[in-house]
Amino acid sequence: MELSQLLRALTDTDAMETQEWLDALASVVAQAGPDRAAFLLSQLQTYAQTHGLPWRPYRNTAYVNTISAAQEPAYPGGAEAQALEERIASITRWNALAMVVRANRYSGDLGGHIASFASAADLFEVGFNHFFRASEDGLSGDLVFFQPHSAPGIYARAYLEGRLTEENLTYYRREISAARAGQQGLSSYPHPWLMPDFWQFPTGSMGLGPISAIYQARFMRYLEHRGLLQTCQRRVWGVFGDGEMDEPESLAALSFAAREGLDNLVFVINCNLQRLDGPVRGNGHIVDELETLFGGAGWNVIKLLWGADWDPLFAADTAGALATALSATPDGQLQTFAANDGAFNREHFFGQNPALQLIGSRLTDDEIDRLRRGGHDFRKIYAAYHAACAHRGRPTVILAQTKKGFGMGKAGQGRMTTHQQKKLETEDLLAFRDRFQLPLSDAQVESLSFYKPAADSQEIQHLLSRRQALGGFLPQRRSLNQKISVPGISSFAEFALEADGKEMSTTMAMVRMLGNVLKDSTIGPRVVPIVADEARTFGMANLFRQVGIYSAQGQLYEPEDIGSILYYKEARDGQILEEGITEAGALASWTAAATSYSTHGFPMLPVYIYYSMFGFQRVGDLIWAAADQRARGFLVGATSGRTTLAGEGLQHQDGSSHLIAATIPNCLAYDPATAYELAILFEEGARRMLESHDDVFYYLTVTNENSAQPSLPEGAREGILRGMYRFRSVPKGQQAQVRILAAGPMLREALLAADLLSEKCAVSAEVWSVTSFSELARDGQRAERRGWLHGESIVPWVSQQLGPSGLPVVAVSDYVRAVPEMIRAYVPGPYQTLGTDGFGRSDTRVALRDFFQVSAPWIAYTAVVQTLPSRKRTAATLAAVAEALGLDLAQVRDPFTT
Ligand SMILES: Cc1ncc(C[n+]2csc(CCOP(=O)(O)OP(=O)(O)O)c2C)c(N)n1
Repeated sequence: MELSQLLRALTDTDAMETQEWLDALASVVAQAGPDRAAFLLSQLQTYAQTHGLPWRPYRNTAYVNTISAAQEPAYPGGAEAQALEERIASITRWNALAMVVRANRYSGDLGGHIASFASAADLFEVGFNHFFRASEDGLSGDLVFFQPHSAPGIYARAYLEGRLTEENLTYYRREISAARAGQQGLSSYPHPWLMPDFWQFPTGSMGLGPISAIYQARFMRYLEHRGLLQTCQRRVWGVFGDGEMDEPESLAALSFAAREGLDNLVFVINCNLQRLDGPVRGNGHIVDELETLFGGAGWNVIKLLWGADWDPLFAADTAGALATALSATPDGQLQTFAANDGAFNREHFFGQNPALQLIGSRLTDDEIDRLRRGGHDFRKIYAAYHAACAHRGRPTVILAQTKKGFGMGKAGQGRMTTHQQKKLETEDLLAFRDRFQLPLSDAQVESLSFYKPAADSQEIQHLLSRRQALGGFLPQRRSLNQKISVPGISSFAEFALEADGKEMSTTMAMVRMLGNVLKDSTIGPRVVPIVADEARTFGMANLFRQVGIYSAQGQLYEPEDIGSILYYKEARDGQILEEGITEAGALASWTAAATSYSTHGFPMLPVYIYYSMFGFQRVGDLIWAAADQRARGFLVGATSGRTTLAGEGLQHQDGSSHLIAATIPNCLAYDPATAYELAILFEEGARRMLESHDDVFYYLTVTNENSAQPSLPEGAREGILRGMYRFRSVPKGQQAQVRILAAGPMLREALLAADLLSEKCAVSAEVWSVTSFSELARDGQRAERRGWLHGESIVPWVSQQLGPSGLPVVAVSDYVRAVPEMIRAYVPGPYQTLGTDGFGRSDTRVALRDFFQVSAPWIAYTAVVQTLPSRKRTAATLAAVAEALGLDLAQVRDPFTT
């Protein structure tokens, strides 16, 4: 009996019937073609469903490769090139390992990872030799998102390429010591902030890489469709871990990528079946789960599970015993098989049933031990990448099965603890050398010598010629600091500078300015307005028609409001990115545009306007990553301020974003009170980012509170930019007794408070507009440090402005008190802060400001108390002051318990 017949007999209850059906299908394919066969299968499915047979096609295909051996293209350069590249991968594996182990010999605190790259090395090597395209200018190649824990391997390859030196490798994870020794250290993970010529995309925080890669691919399309830049030859590659796919952000934009038809996007998921603590899906199959998720979202899914040495086994197994057993083996068990040798696998895998025993009997233990998974087989990896690049209309995901810690032997391969393994015994190092046939002596192994073949060796020559053919080295980060002229402020913000008492909210001012800037022929096309389904809230509907909403498909329907002049216009060259209800997506989009000066050498100016509460708090980590990436653009937190956004309540009212923004070094955060302040900040920001090419971005909060807008007072500009300026002095002839510093919408309350103070308490108060407590605090800290460290006496802007009078100061913002507290050290004189700590409430502005004690009467009350010497602050006096101002002290609640 033929082996295939024997196998079928062992697993099928009616093999003859099965064969008849299969023969019938085969003859339809042969006679009438595959379309007819597919038609018949759909008919069968419909019949089954309409006749009570609860059957649907499986969401998963069998646990085998998508691309059959027969479909594999030849390996470029043939077996010789393949062998050479496998050697390069071995060398890179060693150097990566040596780098991590050395760092930890130097100091056990340094950390690092070996097992992730050990599993991904082959996936990267094939990419580097055949697919990841670069460009000479570094600005028009493919964009590659590297799995963060594989960074040592990427450094190790750059070392072979001659881009990094042995010193660099020695300073892996020792960036500070390296700089002190005049060297460039190597960051733990990809960080453009720290290695601005090397890394493009920060991926260290899991989940941000996948969503960012998707929006990068879409942004390339946007540039192309708007006629700004040709990007259609370029691709985005994302190499990520299977564990990382559990992050909500990893999966959040999958259907978006398919809907946008991003066939310029390839994800390679390194399915080593393990994450940090243990198996990704011990009791299931992560590959199956991802196949369902990606496939269901509309991606082209390629499973790359088994290496070529499995091919004859599958070919012989026509009854499917092998595929059945593999599908039934949970990942936790596959990990155990990876961690054990051939004899173990023979007994525990092939020993499961007679059919498998039969297959196993044709292999020696050693051959079983060396059976490779798909992600370690160069030819199969090449076939998968090749198919991904050829696929049209949809993004592709390659689910590449590998072994975590591949080649680390007993010390790490498939071990539960392998993720954090960073120390290896000499015996394990020697075994690793032997496993990968590295020409290193025992002494070299023991001392963890790096290995680099001679410049004229085949390996180095091949590697260099491949990179040359693909356009240059990767990763590399460049910036094309092309100057984009920002128009004069009066051309877009005359209305704000000369507002002359006109009623307007700062949101309205922002949108009007944006509309004007969009009309400017130089900067206009570079502006990328971004919204997450709140454009109407912010009064931006007029922009729909003015510049259109970007849609790769144009507009395939007649919009309901077509008759209106502001109709909902979608267009292929539309300029607005209307992202829908995904702040994470909108932020990823913003980052793509904000780093376009570098990734594409084509500066853009993204302006993302959103509900301020759903920014730093909700997607703060994406903003942190954008900062690492040296993003340049505007984040505009609208409907901001805990008491200014009335009615919306606890989850909407933002009282903290300025506190978080202050923690991001290159984020300049401002809380402007007036339209002219906003205009000046916007102009300055645009200039710094587009003309001076400063690696900063701006966070501006705007509100929906209408108020009479004053015109720009003379001499205020510097103070606006530095963080504060005197807005109202006391009347001539009077002496100020107290000063009120107020930010954003609180400026109006402060002005009213000053009026109350003079009318009801005979206290004269100056009012200062604070545009940025965080910028004032930074300025103060800088001055302070110059003093400590260099004996210089630089007076911080706050102290300079307030002078030595020592008058009491009250500061108020619509944010938590920690925001104005940032400048306490630089305020000469008594300082009392007010803020909106605690949970928000739904109510009117008046009620909210009273509740949080930031209303005009409360500011006035606080100011009066500040003017009283402490001995006079008795309960009776305080009650009298409150009464004069119409306040009830008994009503006041503790913000932290109510
Ligand atoms: C947001 C976030 N959470 C947690 C971590 C810590 N962490 C680093 S690697 C890792 C496991 C990664 O597993 P996987 O994605 O499967 O990659 P592998 O190393 O197995 O290839 C974890 C939990 C992180 N870097 N980012």
